Amino acid sequence: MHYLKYYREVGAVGRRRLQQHRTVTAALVFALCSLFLLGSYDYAGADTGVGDFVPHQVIVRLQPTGVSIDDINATYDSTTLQRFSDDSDIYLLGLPTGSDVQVTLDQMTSDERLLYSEPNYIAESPEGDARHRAWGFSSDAPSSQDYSATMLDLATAHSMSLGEGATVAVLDTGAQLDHPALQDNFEGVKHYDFVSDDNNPTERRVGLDEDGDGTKDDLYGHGTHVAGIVDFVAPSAKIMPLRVLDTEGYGDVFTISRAVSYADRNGANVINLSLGSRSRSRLLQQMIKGAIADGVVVVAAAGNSNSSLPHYPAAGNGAMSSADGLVAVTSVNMYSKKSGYANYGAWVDVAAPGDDIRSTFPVDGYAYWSGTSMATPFVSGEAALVHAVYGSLDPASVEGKIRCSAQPLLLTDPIYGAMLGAGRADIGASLAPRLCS
Ligand SMILES: [Ca+2]
Ligand SMILES: [Ca+2]
Ligand SMILES: [Ca+2]
Ligand SMILES: [Ca+2]
Repeated sequence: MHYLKYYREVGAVGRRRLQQHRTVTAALVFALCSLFLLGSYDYAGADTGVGDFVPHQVIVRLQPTGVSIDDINATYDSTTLQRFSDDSDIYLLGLPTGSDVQVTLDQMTSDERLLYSEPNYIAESPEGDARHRAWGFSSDAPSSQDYSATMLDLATAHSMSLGEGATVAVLDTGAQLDHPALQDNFEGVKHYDFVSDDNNPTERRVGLDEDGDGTKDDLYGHGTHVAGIVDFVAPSAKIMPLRVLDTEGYGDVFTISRAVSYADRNGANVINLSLGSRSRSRLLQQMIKGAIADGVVVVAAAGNSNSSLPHYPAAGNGAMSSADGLVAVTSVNMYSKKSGYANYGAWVDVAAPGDDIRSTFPVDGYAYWSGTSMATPFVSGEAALVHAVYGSLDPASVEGKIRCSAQPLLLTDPIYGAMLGAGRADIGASLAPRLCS
């Protein structure tokens, strides 16, 4: 499915805002609460993306009472664009030209045949919108001397496990499937391109600046970079590349949710989501909860807006974080201080290095990139190692190990240290055979 064409419908920048939507109100309430609870005045750098959605589309879930989607379409003059899966009660509907998503959703709210309805929100890689770019492309691979490796104590971790038997699904811009460092990780694992609906999630430049920010293919290489970080932490783990973001880093929640469900059904032990938005999608949250219930740890980026506003899906309900199997990851620099761009707050679970991270990049090389998207796969790799060592642990217990072994950041970052979750991940310590809580 090509959402890019929908951007074009509405102009150069092209993404519409749902200004009056209730999530904005919820965000403001949370911001005010955060101000009081956390004493923070630095929330104002809110990212783009509040209420961004695909025009003329809504997601509906039917009540389980024999409701027919044809009846729903008759009421709203809509058409079924896609059913979530063959036996699903969830549909992506197209609204007639000239219709207003908000007006339709207001009507749907009181429609007793529907369990819920929501816009098809647009999520994006936190490094989009011209904020952070990859640099320093060459054939130089990352090494065990990199600050991330020593900070996370990968030497100790690798003496216990390399991640054999674990599978990490990377839902991103795709990947270079034949990158020499990643070929082995992808071998024998399913893959899929949910953007183009084909079986080849290879990253390719398309040479277009769809969001009109002056750069073509802003996020080309993102998925390959993220996959390389998983490989760096858990070199024997398998990686399932699922393309859900276009080359500019955008994807819609219907597509991302389908990929989460696919990863869940096809043997992933960990799902890495280096993406998100300011809007909470009930569908995406439902699929993530389902995956966790099936034993999958879901690890998601906290976002790059230097904000305490919750970033979804990482933030779950937007409430206080806990060891629940959904891990919200923010970023610290080599001095164990919050990265300047990194989000923070009570909804964050843990921090990992995210500044100047060297990893795989197409074609056949390596590059640096910074962002919470880079911090996130370190923790996905950690979850893969914990899974490999303690196979019987449920996702909440895996996250429990990640959180309780983390190093507090109060001394290195007195300003933000208390708002970076349990602290900085310590992968070596997380594999130690002791119980912690
Ligand atoms: Ca490898
Ligand atoms: Ca493709
Ligand atoms: Ca662009
Ligand atoms: Ca959590």
